[in-house]
Amino acid sequence: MTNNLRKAILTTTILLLSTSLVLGMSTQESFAVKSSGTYLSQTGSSGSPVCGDRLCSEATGYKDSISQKSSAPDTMSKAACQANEGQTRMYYIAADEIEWDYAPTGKNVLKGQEFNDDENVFVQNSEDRIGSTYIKALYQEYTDSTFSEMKIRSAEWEHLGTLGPAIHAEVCDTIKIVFKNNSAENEFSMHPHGVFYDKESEGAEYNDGTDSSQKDDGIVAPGDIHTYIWKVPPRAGPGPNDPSSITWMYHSHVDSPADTNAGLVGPMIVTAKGMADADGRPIGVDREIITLFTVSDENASLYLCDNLDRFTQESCDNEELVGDDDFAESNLMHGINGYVYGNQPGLDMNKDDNVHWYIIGMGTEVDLHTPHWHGNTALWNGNRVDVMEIMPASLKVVEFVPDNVGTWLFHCHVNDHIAAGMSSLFTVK
Ligand SMILES: [Cu+2]
Repeated sequence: MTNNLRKAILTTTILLLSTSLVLGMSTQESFAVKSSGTYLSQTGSSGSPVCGDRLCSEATGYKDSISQKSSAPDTMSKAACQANEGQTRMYYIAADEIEWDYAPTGKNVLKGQEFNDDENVFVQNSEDRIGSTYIKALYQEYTDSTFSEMKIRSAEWEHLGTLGPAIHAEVCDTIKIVFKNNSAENEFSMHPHGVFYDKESEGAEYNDGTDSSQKDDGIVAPGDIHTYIWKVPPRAGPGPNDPSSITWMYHSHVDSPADTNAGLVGPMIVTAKGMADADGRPIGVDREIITLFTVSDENASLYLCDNLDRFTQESCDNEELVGDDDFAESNLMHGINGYVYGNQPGLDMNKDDNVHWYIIGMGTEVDLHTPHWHGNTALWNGNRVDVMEIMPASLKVVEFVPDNVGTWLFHCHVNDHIAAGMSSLFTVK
């Protein structure tokens, strides 16, 4: 395909997508206008829900997923938290440089077969191809501020893959992150979305008029530690059309494109006030799943030259290779949480579970993704869907109540991305 043709198709796609977003917005607005009625019909005179939760499902014998609304109409997001209200949630997170394999089974799990020639474009190692394993920088959780012992990731979070640990908090809590940059050479940071932060906890350095007392957050030097304090006011929690918990994210923002292509992205889940358990996780939600759709551009990672040195017979001195289109294509890893061709583990749940399935997008203009579930449907913002639309830095959550037992595809529905391996399997038991 010529570049011009690609551009034309991309432009058309963006136009169509923009149109659908605008149309979607007007639908959403009319939903909002109608929603007070909708909510009233679900709320008894006492204000407690009559339908739309387990009571309703018990009455009808059918368990729908309109189950854990964050609250009645948006009064909560206008209320302020009281002083000393909420808990402080401590996390010890480091940026660690590790080798990451996008296809640890060495196979196309979707087919139960060895990779074919088309698939090997992305995953086969050779004298001048990096293959499926790359040096990356990932956020990893530790047990305390000594950063000597890594926290073991339990089976329920095995699916997170390259994502950093799932930070959980309830509205009115404070999140405190002790961040250590374990890189030997690179500067990193932690920049959050959605929560409330002062300038010394923004995790991004730019010409914002602050003095040196507020500059330690944006560039954390190799070996250094910085503590970020992120508050969780009601406006960081679920809105009126959200379920009881929503996802934000954090990522390194020293050189945001290079840092995120290197892998420094993690999820942050905020639960509505009064709807979280002791760990800050949403009550009544049986399973939380978090999936990041991104084409990791390893050509734009900080570690391209290191990867060439370690995994090939070539180096960055070979400018012809580094500038070659086929070489560049081999380093575009179309992953879900850093896994390709069905290699993602741990996407499992039970039939009728109340699942909050969070979806994150990252990347650049090729990162228009349409996650699609086989065999089951989801509820998003009052709409029944089996496909979601996401773009770079999109943050969405669907309510997912699987009624169909089996092992099913969960994949991006963009044709080029299907071919390049952006597919996983999930299992309903
Ligand atoms: Cu895609």
